[in-house]
Amino acid sequence: MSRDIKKNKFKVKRKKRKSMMITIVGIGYVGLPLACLCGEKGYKTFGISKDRKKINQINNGISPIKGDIYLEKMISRKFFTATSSYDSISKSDIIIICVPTPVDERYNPDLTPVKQSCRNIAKHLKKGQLIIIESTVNPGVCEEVVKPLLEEATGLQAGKDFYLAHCPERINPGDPHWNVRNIPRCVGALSRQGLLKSLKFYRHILEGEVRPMKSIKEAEATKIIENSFRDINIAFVNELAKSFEVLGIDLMDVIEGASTKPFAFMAHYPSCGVGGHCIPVDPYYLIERAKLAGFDHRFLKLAREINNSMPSYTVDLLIKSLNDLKKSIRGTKVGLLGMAYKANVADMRESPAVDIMKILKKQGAMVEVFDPYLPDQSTVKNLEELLKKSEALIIATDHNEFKQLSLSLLKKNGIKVVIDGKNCLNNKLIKKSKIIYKGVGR
Ligand code: SAJ
Repeated sequence: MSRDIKKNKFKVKRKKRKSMMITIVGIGYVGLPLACLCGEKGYKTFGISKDRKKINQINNGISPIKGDIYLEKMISRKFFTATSSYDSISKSDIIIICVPTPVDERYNPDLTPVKQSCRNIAKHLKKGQLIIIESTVNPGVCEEVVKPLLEEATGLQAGKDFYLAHCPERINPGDPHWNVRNIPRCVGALSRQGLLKSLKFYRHILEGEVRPMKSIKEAEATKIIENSFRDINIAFVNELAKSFEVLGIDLMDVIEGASTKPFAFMAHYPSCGVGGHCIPVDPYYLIERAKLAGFDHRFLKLAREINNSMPSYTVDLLIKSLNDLKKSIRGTKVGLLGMAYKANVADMRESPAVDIMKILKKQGAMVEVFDPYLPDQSTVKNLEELLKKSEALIIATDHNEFKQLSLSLLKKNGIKVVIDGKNCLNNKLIKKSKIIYKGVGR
């Protein structure tokens, strides 16, 4: 990599930045913090959304994403303008696509939002503009889908008339330390000029390292392997949870033990399932793209299969525990604690709790749900009401409020079984009582 690419430090004068305009297409978990940061750094910034309610909230300084203090603070300072119009595109120097890249019901990657964004951008694209994709895409999408779509729609040539780059997002919602400002990033581009422009932009707005990649495809692959790495490691401990249950070994204790090794071990934890907008989704991108090239990612697919089996495994733990009490799950009042896919966020995308609820209902259980971050998904007003209406509990999300659940409260409400899908309660204490407690892996 040449010196200017590795070393170039971005020193755009404030005056120049003031005249520079940025449009971010998609202002959700990824686009929202990025738009705030661009505005804070002095760029005239627009954020495009289809959601009018979200647009009004943001323009009034209110965050549409609850539970993220950092984001709420940034949005209250109104660093950018939210809009539904694409008019700002033609006047923008940089356009960043941050729309979702979900999978469909057959786990095939769905690039519809990315393609639709490109079509809308193409109507306003001008020579000299830089387009950056932050949405997670499988290796090859920028060159095989985005580039031809933009070129055909505009008659312009990527790498010459406009620049195309990929800087995969790395947001960890609810993380108190790592945020859009300080998370290191990787950038790849179609052309050297596009790479230089992208590096200069990101090295100006970010505090973390901005690493140039050999090409746009390597940048796409970086993100996919990061999240596939996490998915397979979670699948490893989830499979161990199943085997150690029959071996009578406390997996959580074993993971704590293994974690004393100061090198070459990285703890992951078993749970009722893997949710979120990235980890359970991204591996399918690679599986799908490699299949088209004739390679079968058996290991990645097996890991996905193991993680997707955890919601039903969790309900099976409840069924077995109720059977020990000569009770059937049919007609049992079950309290489901949490619908969000992880602790202290109001996001239930791909949440295992959704699968658990479906399975419980299919088995004939009478289900009550409480999630303090998702009141509209809850069937009761608070935890006390849920406990009153339950004989057995499944904890599907380790919200801080649930970790305070005391043995006395469980006893007072006559709870007979607790299945701890996130291993977040004090199992040693509960196991001393008559309450049947089972964690995932302990
Ligand atoms: N989970 C486990 N066991 C674990 C870790 C997580 O069962 O040991 C489950 C969680 O409960 C959750 C899911 O997996 O349901 C995903 O967990 P996550 O912590 O990865 O949550 P995300 O998807 O919000 O954040 C991830 C980032 N997480 C971390 O690095 C800690 C990261 O993988 C990506 O930067 C980010 O998604 C992204 O945007 O790609």
